[in-house]
Amino acid sequence: MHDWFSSYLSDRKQRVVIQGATSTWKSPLAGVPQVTQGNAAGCGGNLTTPTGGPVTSTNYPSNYGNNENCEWLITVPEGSIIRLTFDSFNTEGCCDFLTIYDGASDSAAVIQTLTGQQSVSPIISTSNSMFLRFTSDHSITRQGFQFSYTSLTLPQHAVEVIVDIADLY
Ligand SMILES: [Ca+2]
Repeated sequence: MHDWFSSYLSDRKQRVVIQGATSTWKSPLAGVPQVTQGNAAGCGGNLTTPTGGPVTSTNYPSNYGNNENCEWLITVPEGSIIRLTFDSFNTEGCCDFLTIYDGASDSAAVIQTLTGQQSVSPIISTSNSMFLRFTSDHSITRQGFQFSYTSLTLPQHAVEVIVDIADLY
């Protein structure tokens, strides 16, 4: 399996050759599916629909709690990848973290660790699963976060196309 995403992840501005895509493949921004299923504002969950959200931290838009350890596992159909988009992100900058892993568990590579108040660019997995863990410490809470996700399906046929990575964002 050609690991084309590793080169793309190393420099999101470069142009890469995507193996396995066809000329019919379009930028996800051209046809982002509507979010069809939400997940209750709670501490983690198992998300298995092709698109999902909004998913929120506990009590959102009120503050999350102290000493939380919430885990979300997103699994979309095999052959698809996941694009995560954040509507908002606000946690205690020193101490409350959301870590996003590029796979089904925390043994996968970390894509990004989020903390503080920030606007988060879309986050894309290299496979059909993504694992998220939020942890808060013993004091001081914020509003938390809200995100949604879509799955992007790459066609099976082995035709090379050039995709401008900027189109993914
Ligand atoms: Ca805290």
